[in-house]
Amino acid sequence: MTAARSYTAKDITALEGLDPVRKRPGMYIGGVDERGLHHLCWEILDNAVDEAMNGHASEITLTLHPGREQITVSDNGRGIPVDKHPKTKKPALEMVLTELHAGGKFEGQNYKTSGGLHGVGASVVNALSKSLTATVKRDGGEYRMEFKRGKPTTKLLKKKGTARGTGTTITFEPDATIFPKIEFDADTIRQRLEVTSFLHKGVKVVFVNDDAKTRETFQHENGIADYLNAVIKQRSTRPIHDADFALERDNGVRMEMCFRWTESTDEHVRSYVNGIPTGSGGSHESGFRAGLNKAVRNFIDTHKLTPRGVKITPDDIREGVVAILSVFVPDPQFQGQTKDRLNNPEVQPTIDNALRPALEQWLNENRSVAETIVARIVAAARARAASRAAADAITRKTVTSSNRLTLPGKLSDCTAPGRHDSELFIVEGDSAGGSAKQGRDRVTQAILPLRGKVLNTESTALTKVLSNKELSDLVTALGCGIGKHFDPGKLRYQRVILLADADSDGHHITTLLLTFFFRHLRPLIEDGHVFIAVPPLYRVEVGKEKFYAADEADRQRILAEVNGRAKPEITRFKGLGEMMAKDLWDTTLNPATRRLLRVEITDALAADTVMNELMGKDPSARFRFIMDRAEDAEELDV
Ligand code: 0RA
Repeated sequence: MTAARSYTAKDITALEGLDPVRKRPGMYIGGVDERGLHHLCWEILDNAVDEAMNGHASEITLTLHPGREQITVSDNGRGIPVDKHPKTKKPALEMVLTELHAGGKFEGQNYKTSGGLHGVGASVVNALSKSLTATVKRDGGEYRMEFKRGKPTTKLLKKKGTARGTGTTITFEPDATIFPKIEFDADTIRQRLEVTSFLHKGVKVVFVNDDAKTRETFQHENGIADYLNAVIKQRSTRPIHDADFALERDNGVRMEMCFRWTESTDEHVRSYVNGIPTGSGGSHESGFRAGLNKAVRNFIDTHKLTPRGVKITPDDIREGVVAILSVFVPDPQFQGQTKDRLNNPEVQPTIDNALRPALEQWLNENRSVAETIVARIVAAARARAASRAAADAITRKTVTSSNRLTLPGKLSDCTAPGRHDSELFIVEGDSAGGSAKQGRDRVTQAILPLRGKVLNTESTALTKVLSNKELSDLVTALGCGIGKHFDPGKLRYQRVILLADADSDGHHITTLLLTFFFRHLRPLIEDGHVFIAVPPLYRVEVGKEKFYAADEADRQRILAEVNGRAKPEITRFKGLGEMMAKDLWDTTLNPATRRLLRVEITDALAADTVMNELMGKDPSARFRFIMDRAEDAEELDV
């Protein structure tokens, strides 16, 4: 077999039809929620990317059609073959789109861009689409074939005359009988396309958003090096040295990585496997960390650079590192709830073994850069020792807090002995705290009023965070410690509920608190303990009946409903403090009648970016963020 061997229909091995896909879509695309819906898009996109990755296409265009229900992906690659398969007598194009796993291309040899959940190909998308049209330009002709729910509705049609160029264009509309909500998200798509253009240097990726009438082109000759610069800029941190470390290798696993140390106090790795983001890391990230740690440690030890009394940990070594890691694995195995963690053990040593010597050599050849980096690592080790002392002080207080004396004085604790069903309301301001204290169920509901200013904790070291009285009180009340000392088993409440006024100050404080939870107590969010209370804006009294309205629209709706009855009396709550304890109980505290939003991190990376963008610079944007978050949060029937 030679590389130049041309591909024909006989290379396609047919497996089975598409019925199983429609019966159990979740098995093929993970689910039929928003994520599953976008999965269709990635699936089609990945095929085009494959074509580009193998050097056959230079341009990919994704079009989001008005109404956001339809997508077109087109590439200038070789075009999906259209010749007839000798056995089935069906055009290859039809087989690719109607048979599961059809396509020689999808079986080893070449890397498939996708794997795990991905890699099931265009036929899955076809099966789950109300309609799909494939157009192919190849061998001087243009061909078209149409499908509905995976079944051909036309033969392979050849357009009259000749066509210039080659390529594949696929337009599809997901099937509303499969997906409860069909609305592609332009930001999600845009982000994916941009990353694609970084990971595949030189490829021109165009996003035509016909819904918003915009058009964007992404193309990066320097690939992930450009990506690294963009991420550093976006995280509003500064690199501590100039040129980044970069490594490109192919020893069974094709890998490409680059990184730099920055002033940031955390480590930020964006990793990808066959172009798919691996937000939960896995073997490739472990190999990366191991190689990085060993190389730097070896350099430090060889040159005896550790000051007396300082102990350097792997975390110190990697503090401030911003990295892009992209690997291509022939048969990737993904695991984890969101299938975004690589589980191919053999990948770890491959990366470790490539990175370690290369990085050590780089450090030795760039001595002044290396010294700057080591100085930063030593500083991190010292800061960690200081922050541990600060965190210890608080955790010690917390651990011994079975006697209530050590709890913050302003906490009105609940009387229930255990965490089961107990709630902590974090309330803005003293007067609101007062009504909440009166209105609550004192057995299960604790109130912690925040009086002082809550620190903006985006890019703030733990030591400083804990010197903020409001936040250290909060940590003490929660009981679960923080940072390295975090212990979810010690959490004193089942639910932590942020209760703030429905005005801009309220939004601000909620955002600051969420930032704090996100940066320093993220597992509380991940484990579903954090909620936002939604206090009403209006009370509408009609005769003996009382209604509460969450917003203006709600008020209008209620007024329309009671129209014709007794004259409605409307009260606008200016703040929680003005609300009667009884009103507060009925609307916001009483588990039977209140509205609560659970805070979720749907996509850790997106949340991270949003936090950075919003908390980093523009304060006005913060309000929008919290509004968006509230919309995203799942509404609970508590
Ligand atoms: C199978 C074989 C060949 C190309 C493709 C599939 C192909 C698939 C897609 C999906 C989107 N764009 C695509 N472009 C090409 C090889 C054909 C040959 O050897 O000429």
